[in-house]
Amino acid sequence: MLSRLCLLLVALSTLHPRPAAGQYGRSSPTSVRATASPLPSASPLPAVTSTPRPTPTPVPPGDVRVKVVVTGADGRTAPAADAVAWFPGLRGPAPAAPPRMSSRDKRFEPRVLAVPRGSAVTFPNYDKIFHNVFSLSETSPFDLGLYRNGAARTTSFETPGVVRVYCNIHPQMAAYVVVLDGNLYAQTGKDGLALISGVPAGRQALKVWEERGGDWSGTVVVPPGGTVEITVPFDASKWREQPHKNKHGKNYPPPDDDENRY
Ligand SMILES: [Cu+2]
Repeated sequence: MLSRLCLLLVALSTLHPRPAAGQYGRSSPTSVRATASPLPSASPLPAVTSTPRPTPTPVPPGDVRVKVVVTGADGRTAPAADAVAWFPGLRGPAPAAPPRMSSRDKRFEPRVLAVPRGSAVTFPNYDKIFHNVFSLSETSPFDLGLYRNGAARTTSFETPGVVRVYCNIHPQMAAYVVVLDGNLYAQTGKDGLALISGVPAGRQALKVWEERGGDWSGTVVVPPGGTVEITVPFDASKWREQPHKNKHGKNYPPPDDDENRY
């Protein structure tokens, strides 16, 4: 008899939509039968005596301070701004803002822009003249064409490597997009210091690039929850600025009074 009643209850509950709480009435046989009797309060539940399973303590990440110094042609060693330090293959937080490299006063700002591979970089023109941003690099050649003040064009960088960026009108405009394998990175300020936070503890491969010094590879041991500092020296005593061609692989025409037409 009881099992039949239960079957009837199940059938009723599937046939009829469940009423809202305030719609239950005394006349509803379903609500009367579904009311459970309270548990007897005479016998309290036994106390749980088993010990909780220990959860593994997460190892906190650490911070890495990279100091980059470069020895120049004059033999003097000085902190290097705009160097890039990164942990290849490691992931960090996504950049706060989409990366941009502006054309302003016939210069690129910033001169060195580090981005994780796959990044789309926007190149706005804030000058009253036209610019034509391009690169003949092997890994990411591109040509954004001529565009005017207030306009911006965007291109993506999929392959890790150093991308030399120029303007086809103004030979003095030169910059770098440094495309990284991984997005745990930082660039040095004028003091030559780059701080990379949230690095997984333990021995990690570190790479550094500097415009005149080139590439450096090494390892650091990151203390859990602590900070390690490493100094990376470059010898750029033989470095010389190299002239470059325009986007057609030709020399730039000599500047004339009409230069600012563009
Ligand atoms: Cu230009």
